[in-house]
Amino acid sequence: MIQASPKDPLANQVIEDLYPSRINETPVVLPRHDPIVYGQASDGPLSPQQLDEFQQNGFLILPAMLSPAQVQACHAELDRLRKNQDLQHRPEAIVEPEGAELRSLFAPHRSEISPLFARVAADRQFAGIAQQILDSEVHIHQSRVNLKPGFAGKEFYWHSDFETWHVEDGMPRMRAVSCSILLTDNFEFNGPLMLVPGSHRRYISCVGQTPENHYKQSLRRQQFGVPDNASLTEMIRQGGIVSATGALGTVVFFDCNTLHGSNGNITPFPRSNLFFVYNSVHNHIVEPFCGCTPRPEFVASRKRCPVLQPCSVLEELAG
Ligand code: 6CS
Ligand code: FE
Repeated sequence: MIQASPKDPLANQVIEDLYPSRINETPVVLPRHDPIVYGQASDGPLSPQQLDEFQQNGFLILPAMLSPAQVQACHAELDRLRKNQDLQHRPEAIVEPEGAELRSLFAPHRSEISPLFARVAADRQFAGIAQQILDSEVHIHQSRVNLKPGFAGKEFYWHSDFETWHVEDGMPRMRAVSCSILLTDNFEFNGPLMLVPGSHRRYISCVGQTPENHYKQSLRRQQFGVPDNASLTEMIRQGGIVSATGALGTVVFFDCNTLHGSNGNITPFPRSNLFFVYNSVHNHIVEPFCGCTPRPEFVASRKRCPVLQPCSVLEELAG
């Protein structure tokens, strides 16, 4: 039982841990206690068919949401950030596990990191879909660019984001959605996001105990909070694997609990995707359920969670 910290909307409530993980010696597959799609077709841009697809599969691939010129403007911003020497030494810059190549840049939605990405995150095309799926106002729980550079981009092993965000960040319920914007072409061979359809409907309670400051290792290569082979095999036997390939400008929305991962990139073609994680304002994170020290603000918004006011940014970008 976790006592919500006073600053959270759930203050003074005892929060039951409905999704315990990393506490048993053997893995357990638990039911999902939360809705998948909270809103209706009338609440936003997704059609009834698209909402059904998200409900069934736990993700939705939307081709050509951004024009090549709009992607180019975003890619130019990424190049500016990559060349910023000050950023390279900040904790938000995560390097690959076996080298010095930039693996991820966290918190690009913070205006002190990128005024442009801060506005893109609030664009009604993305925030509007998140509000519709979550049926509430939203804030950004986390944002990052996973660069997966050519030849050096290593894998992201299979996982449920929610398992980490629940255990290590204190996210109470499954009421968050990720939006991945393809800034480069995601081919079948340069490490596209792979998703397991239907895996979002059950929760794999993992084994192991969370090390203190786990993020310092897990953001480079995650070894705790990852599903066991038997549970993975069963989920994939039932749902298969879908590679979210697509041209730059494609956008993938996926549920916080959908199992996903991606292979390493041994091709010359970078696979750079920009991720915004939208959390319902009714799902503000509380104390971590693992009992560890809360992760830093650049990985999980705890103190700085401004409610997004959807705006039209992309129209202003070229194209
Ligand atoms: O720990 C996290 O929050 C990060 N780790 C992974 C593998 N996906 C979600 C997020 O980027
Ligand atoms: Fe992930």
